[in-house]
Amino acid sequence: MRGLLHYPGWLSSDEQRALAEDVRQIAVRAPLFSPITPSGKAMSVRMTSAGRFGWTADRQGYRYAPAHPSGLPWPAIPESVLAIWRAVVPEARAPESCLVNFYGPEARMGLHQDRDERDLSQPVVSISLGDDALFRIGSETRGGPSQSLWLRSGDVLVMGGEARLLHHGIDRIAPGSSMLLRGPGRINLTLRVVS
Ligand code: MD3
Ligand code: FE
Repeated sequence: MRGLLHYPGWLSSDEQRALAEDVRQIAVRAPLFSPITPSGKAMSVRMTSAGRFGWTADRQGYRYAPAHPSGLPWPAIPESVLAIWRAVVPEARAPESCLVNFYGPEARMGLHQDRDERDLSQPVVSISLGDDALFRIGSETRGGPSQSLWLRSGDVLVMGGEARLLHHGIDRIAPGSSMLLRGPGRINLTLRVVS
């Protein structure tokens, strides 16, 4: 698995619509929530998950958990999503977590590293739906140089190898730039091997 791979327009409009419906079904059984970070502030991004592990945060810290805050297990990762993973990273282990991030017009995600997974040799796959997002990718050390990239509905991003520990975040979305969802907003699906 090499570095950062961007596949603009990987998904057709029909595939994007089907995927958005699959995500709605996840959110019916595992409602979106705003994680509280260890600093005590609610994140502006609302989240839920599918798969064996979901990502949660509270005063205690960030972690993968086997159940939604409601206590119910996370829904299964939809077959439509698993098919994308197999197509872009055929050599990887099966994903154990599908994080669903929902960005309203004002939501953002600060620069951070993804390092809570046990096996960092496994790639991360991200799928964008809805409004365009200004994605920023930096370096392994905090404060290094960074590059910006617009992620659009139907784009797929693969991070592996040397890109796996790069700082990254979402500076802002462009509300109303896509007609896919029922209103402004962006959905990002992040697929990971966790254990
Ligand atoms: C680069 N989500 O949930 S996905 C996250 O669009 C997260 O919601 C963003 O960062 C979003 O942790 C970005 C793209 C992404 C995901 C994982 C990465 C980029 C990455 C891991 C390493 C380097
Ligand atoms: Fe991340």
